[in-house]
Amino acid sequence: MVEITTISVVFFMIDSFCLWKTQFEQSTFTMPSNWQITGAYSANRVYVCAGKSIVGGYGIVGAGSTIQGSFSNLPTHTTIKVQINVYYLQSWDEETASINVGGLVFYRMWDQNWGVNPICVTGIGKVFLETIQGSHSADTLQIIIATNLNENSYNESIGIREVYIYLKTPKCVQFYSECNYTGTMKEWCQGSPNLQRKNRPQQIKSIKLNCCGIVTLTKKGQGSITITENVPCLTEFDFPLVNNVN
Ligand SMILES: [Ca+2]
Repeated sequence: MVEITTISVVFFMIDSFCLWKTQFEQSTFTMPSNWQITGAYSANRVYVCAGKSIVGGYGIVGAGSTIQGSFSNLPTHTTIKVQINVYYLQSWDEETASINVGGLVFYRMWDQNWGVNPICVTGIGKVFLETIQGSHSADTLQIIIATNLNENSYNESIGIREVYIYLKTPKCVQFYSECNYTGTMKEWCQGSPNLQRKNRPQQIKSIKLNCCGIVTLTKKGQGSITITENVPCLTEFDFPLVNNVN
């Protein structure tokens, strides 16, 4: 009997970044545990602005308040890009917001006279999709949004929704012969795949994708499985042990 197994790998990258995580995309949401507000003006953490939840905002985040998000277990990466829709609500008067993404700091000065729109029940505001990008390699990330507002959150406030975290990661997939990324490792990288017979995995028990790949394992007559996240121990696919002659 001849067993035929195929491995396919596809990398999905946008502008060389991969989208690692999104938060606050739903119309309405509750505050997740990885975000906190300090100096809040209310026990509420989410304000509903024109039918959409935002973190912070009117009656919650004003002078002296900060919004903080924490992330861990980021895959190996060299560069980060974070995009956040930031709501500058009500009577900002040449005041500045700072968005600190793992030490990369973006500033925007804003004034209500520079062009606000009626966006929430409480009146006026402006939404900007802010982009913060730069070198970053730590496996943890903190996002801190602060302001130098000088009035309470009923007069001037800030809120956020739609947080996108993009990473530049190695475009490589590692196949390991044993669980928990141990044993013999074979690596396939985009652009320079080494498909020589000796570089084919002989047995696959764990796979590291580094966030941006899709691996499909197909065994003739027995279907296929698709993998989009790191797999520490592959049990559902019986990858045949083969002897590589070269
Ligand atoms: Ca002010």
